[in-house]
This record gives sequence, structure tokens and C-alpha cells, in this order.
Amino acid sequence: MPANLTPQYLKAEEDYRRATTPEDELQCLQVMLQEIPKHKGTDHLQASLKSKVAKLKREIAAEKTAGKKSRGVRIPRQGAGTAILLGGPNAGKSQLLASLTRATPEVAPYPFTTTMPMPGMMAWQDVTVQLIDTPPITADFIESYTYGMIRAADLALLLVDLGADEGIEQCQDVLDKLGATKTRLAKESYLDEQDVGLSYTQTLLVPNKIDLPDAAARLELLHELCSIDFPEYVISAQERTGMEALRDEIYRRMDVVRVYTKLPSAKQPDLDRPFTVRRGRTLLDLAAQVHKDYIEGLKFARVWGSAVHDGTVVKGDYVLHDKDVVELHM
Ligand SMILES: Nc1nc2c(ncn2[C@@H]2O[C@H](COP(=O)(O)OP(=O)(O)OP(=O)(O)O)[C@@H](O)[C@H]2O)c(=O)[nH]1
Ligand SMILES: [Mg+2]
Repeated sequence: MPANLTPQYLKAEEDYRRATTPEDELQCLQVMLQEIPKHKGTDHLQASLKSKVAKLKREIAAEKTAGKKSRGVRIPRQGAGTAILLGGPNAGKSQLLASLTRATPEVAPYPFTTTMPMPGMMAWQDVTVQLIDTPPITADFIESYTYGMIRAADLALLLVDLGADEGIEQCQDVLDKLGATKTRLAKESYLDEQDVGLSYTQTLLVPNKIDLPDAAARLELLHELCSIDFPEYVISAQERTGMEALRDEIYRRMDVVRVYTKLPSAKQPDLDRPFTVRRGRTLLDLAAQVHKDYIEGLKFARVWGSAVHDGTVVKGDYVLHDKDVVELHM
């Protein structure tokens, strides 16, 4: 990072990428604008932040006059994080949602079956990850709300239909379609250094229907014809082959730790429902999730976990570890 961005800036940027409402986006951008070092080297970035802020303010004002109806399709975040399922028609997006969650989307052997996005919760050990099934993307069709959902997602899964000869081209069409916009798929998630409007979402390539006779040959062809460098998970969503490796990787990519909370009065922590906090985040971030009163009122916490001695007293800046048990004191 040439601009020497502060931790507060980087945290706001992380939140900005995941924001699902214009109000949340605006709040994050304002922190970024406040935190950005003001010098020649950040001129571009400052300008891009300012124009985004102005644009969002106009959008929010316009929505106020038009009423809630003007809001696009939005799905609130839930669980440890969000993965969005993308691909051409018939790739098996809805079947994958059905196989990994309890959702019951329509699955059918004709294109454009899905017309609205549908969320479902995928279990991983004692936590869940939100998956969102979407309508297909083709060379000349994409629902406009899809961009916002891709930007806000922690991860994208790009499905390839190995059951039809068109599958490879349809996958390339999705990449080309998005590649021509400011919402792109990549190996890692990040925002462009100069333009906060240009976002990249980390993506796994998911060739599907490997149970079918010609699928293996088409997979080879996919490798020859497309130079896609995303990590690959070959599956049969219908036969549930490769499901567990994919499930693990989806969770891993959320990059969170689990934290169990305990009331000072209780003998045992609540081991059933952990909170999830992004890796590297602190006790204060957890406190804000547990209850807004803790943001101001937190005095200290006791922690039982891998990085500290049992019952160690820590302050708000303590970095949380997976499976920490935390007792918050007001
Ligand atoms: N053999 C086989 N068929 C599959 C597999 N996954 C999905 N299918 C079939 O492929 C067809 C399309 O599946 P969907 O899940 O509806 O595909 P989609 O990507 O959601 O399609 P759209 O909603 O039109 O974009 C259906 O007939 C499924 O039964 C698989 O792993 N193996
Ligand atoms: Mg579908």
C-alpha cells in the first residue's frame, strides 16, 4: 500500500466492501475519507472517495423521496459470512444451494429457472454461512442487483456446466461480462488502490456435474481453453460428490474465528451458539456484536483460550482467537 493507510482506514474499507445498504456504505466511506493520509500520493483515492460519497448521498436522498419501493433487491447478511453462487444457465447453482442448505429452490433442466435470488444457510460445525443462489448470467443478460450482491459477498462460486458442450463458453461469458464492469471476480478480494468503485471478489471455480459421461473430457477442455487461475473444486451437486471439501473451503474463506460468550454469573459458557468475528479483530468488535451497551460500557473481559492462560484479564484491544471463551464485564 503506497498510501500508508491506517488500521482504521483498512477496517472501514473491509466493512465497506461488505456493506449491503447505501447508508452502511456511506458511513464506511466517511471514515475512510477522514482517515486517509492527505498528500499527493492519495489524490486519486481521495477524489474517488469524495465522488462516491456525493453519489451515495444523492442516491439516499432520491430513495427517500421515492419511498422504499425504489430499493433494489437486497438480502441482509446472516451467519459467519456470505458466498454467492454464479454461473450460466443450467450450471447447477440451485442444485448446489439445495445440496448444501435446507433451502428448496426450483431445480429444472431448462435455462432461466431461477428468476430471483434465494438465500440458504450452510452448516459448518457449530456455525452457518449464508449462500445466495442467483439467476443466470449470460453474454447479454444480468440482473442489475447482482453487482451489489457480488461486491458485498465474502466469496463467489463460479459454477461451470460440465453436462453440456456450451458450458465452457457460458462460464467464460460470465467472466467477460463482469470483467467489462467494475464488479469483477478474482483470486483475492480487494478494492482498486486508486478507485474504490472497482471491486474484486475472491472466487472459487466449481465445475459441476462430474457424474455425467463426458464431463471429464469437458473439464480437460475447460483447462485448455480458459486461463482461469481461481482455486478449483470439481463436484457433482446432484450426487453430492466433492461436497465436503467445498463446504470446508467456503467456511475457511469467510476468514472468521468463533467466540463463545459467558455471563459472569454463569458456571458454563454458551457453547451452542458462538459469535463469529473476522480474524484479526478484537474484543471491542465482539462487544459491539453482543450488545450495543458493551461498546461504551465494557470494562474488561476474562478469556479462556489457546493464546492465553485460563481466565486472563484482557482489554478491548485483545485480538480474538478461534474457540476463545469470553466473559464480558461491564
Ligand atoms: N447429472 C447432474 N445433473 C445436475 C447436477 N446439478 C444439477 N443438475 C441438473 O442440471 C439442471 C439445471 O440445474 P439447476 O440447479 O436448476 O441449474 P441453475 O444453474 O440453477 O439454472 P438457472 O436457474 O436456469 O440459472 C437440472 O436438471 C439439474 O437436475 C449434477 O451434479 N449432475
Ligand atoms: Mg437456478
